[in-house]
Amino acid sequence: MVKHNLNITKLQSSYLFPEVTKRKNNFLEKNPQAKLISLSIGDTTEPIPSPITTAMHDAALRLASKEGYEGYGPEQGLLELRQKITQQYYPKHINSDDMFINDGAKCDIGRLQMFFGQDVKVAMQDPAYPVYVDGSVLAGQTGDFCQTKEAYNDLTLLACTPKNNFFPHLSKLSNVDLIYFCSPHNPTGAVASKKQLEELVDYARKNRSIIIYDSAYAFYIQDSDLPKSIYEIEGADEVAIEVGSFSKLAGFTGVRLGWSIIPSKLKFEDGLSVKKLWIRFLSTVFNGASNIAQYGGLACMGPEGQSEIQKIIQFYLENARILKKAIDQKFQTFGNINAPYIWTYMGDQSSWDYFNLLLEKAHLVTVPGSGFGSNGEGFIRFSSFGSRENILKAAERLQQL
Ligand code: PGU
Repeated sequence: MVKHNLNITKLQSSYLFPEVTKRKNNFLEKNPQAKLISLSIGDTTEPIPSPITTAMHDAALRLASKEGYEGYGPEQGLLELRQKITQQYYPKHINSDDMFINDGAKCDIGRLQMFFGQDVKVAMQDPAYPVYVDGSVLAGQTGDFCQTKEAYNDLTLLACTPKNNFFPHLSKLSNVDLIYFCSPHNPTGAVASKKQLEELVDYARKNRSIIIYDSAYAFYIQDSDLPKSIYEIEGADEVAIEVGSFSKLAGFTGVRLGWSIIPSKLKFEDGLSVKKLWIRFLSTVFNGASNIAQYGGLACMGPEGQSEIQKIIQFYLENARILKKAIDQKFQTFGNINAPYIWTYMGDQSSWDYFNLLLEKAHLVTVPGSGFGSNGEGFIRFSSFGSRENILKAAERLQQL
């Protein structure tokens, strides 16, 4: 008889997004005529620009010839792709040798959780992308769930609320090993300033912690004085791993492509190189990202690809402005638009109540803020991924609510 992995049954609820889909489907079963609009999971909706799909098409066709066939690729990913991403997004701060191409940010976050093992103490923003908590639980890093505290015993949650402008009080943080930090922040859309990131890096340097910096939405930052990468902060390459993604950058949510940066300067307490151990670990559990996807990624980095993907990012940002304007008339939203999400305080009822209200009265599918952590209670996350037609309709329904 095989025993189950106890860490799996420590998870407190089903994964947030399938739960939203389940409730949406239940509603549709009872109301089959309802024309629902999804402002829910952050999934891109606009087609991938043709210079990029053509590159993937050509790459697929090359595989059909003897001369063009490629099998397993270089483990770290195509050198040219690593160099292009580095030149494009980290020109001053990072060496392409420290970049690892992956099949999406979520997958590498999961692998990092396995890599660090069960003995690390973990901290993260609350609310946060649910994978940070759930993945830490699966990796055995959180201790048991305490029903009275309604929290995991060994997990540090850093409150990010309107009161602290969505940046946690680090002075109260006791020693932790790993700190997840997401900016632009899913779900609040808040972007940490240079000064705030300096504070975070300073904390990590003093306490010898490692930051796992999730920059999946960096390309949505419009304010030029806001940092797009943790490596814009001096000394961050001694304490931070950064995880990036093509998903929201180029509509690759289904294609699957991303990267992680593990700087050579990053060390464990005993002086061992994190990158060296990561290479050893990764070559055992991962065989590289799809070569077709990587050629698509390469096309994204060319001048034509860049200009096309920028247009789509601007399109989603305009969606966000339309939605925010409509929501602002009824509820309280926060921050400037530097992310595809609008974090909205609805009132003192539960987020699931507001989720139901928006579903039943406006036929809008959203995400309840409490699904991202207890500090999300009373909030709703609206996603701005959608066709313009749907976003305008959703804005109208919100105004009529
Ligand atoms: N990091 C953050 C902060 C995210 O919000 C998401 C996707 C990812 C990573 C995943 O990136 P990939 O490169 O596509 O793996 N968040 C979406 C989708 C939900 C999900 O389960 O990943 C969201 O709606 O929050």
